[in-house]
Amino acid sequence: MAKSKTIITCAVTGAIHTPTMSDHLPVTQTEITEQAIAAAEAGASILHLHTRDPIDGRPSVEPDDYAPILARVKQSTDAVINITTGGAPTMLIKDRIKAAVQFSPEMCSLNMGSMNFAFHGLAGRYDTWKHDWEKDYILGSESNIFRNTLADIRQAAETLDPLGVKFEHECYDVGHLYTLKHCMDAGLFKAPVFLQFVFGVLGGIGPDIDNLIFMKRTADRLFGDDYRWSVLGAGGAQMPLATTASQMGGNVRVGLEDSLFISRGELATSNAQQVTKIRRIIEDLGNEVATPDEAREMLALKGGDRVAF
Ligand code: KMH
Ligand code: ZN
Repeated sequence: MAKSKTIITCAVTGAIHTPTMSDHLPVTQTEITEQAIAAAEAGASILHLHTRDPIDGRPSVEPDDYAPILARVKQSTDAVINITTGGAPTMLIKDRIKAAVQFSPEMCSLNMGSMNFAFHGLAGRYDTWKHDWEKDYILGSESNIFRNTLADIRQAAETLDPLGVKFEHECYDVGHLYTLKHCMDAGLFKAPVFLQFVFGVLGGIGPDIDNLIFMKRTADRLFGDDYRWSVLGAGGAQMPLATTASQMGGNVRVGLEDSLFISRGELATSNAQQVTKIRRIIEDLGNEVATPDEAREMLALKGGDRVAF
């Protein structure tokens, strides 16, 4: 069987990192748009997008804060747009799905369980902050629960499935794979599902290669060969785990949402820099990177002409 190509997803800004942490983190609509376009030009076939408040860069799920980004990215690239339904860990599903309902993208993320999602440890690295909200937001993650109950998952599935949206199922631990299997048995999702194995979030499974093999073996047992998978390592685990996943036949996710760095201690200057690096590694090791249309075929997406933006 021909080796399948590797899909690179780029997660451009997210909701965990804040403006103080890197001058290169895109926070305005113009910055998010320009970095998303450059990431697609560098080889990302899927762009996982969050948006932010244009005034102070705090996480936002307002459709108005997405609209200018989506229009320009669509005009300038052929990349698959994937809108988060994770929003920020402090937000509820009813608000987190609003933009996806309005814009009907080809893909959305969907978080497969409630969990601790703690990043309060980052606060100690900074003495001063660009904006008032940042420090409390970061410290608050120690006592927050990232809520994704089975009812929340059902609500997202039942609202977005009629729009033909395909999910990037974010699985932060092995139990999330069983939750997905339960939901598939209940008829909420159809094969082939697209799994994003997430490693290194405090509250989820750790970023060890043993864990990657365990997640993959469990997914094989639960879903047979009728699923696609990708790996996201948080922080310093980003490039090593993406490299390993690509060698195991999986797909990869990079981007400043997941790590602000390009190598140990060196901030990435852009999302495109991370895409370029993982693309070079993938190609040097003998694999090919999927184009957006190849990604559409591999993931059975509805097509870029069936979105509402
Ligand atoms: N920030 C990532 C670890 C989402 O947007 O739905 C997970 C994520 C969540 O991308
Ligand atoms: Zn995200």
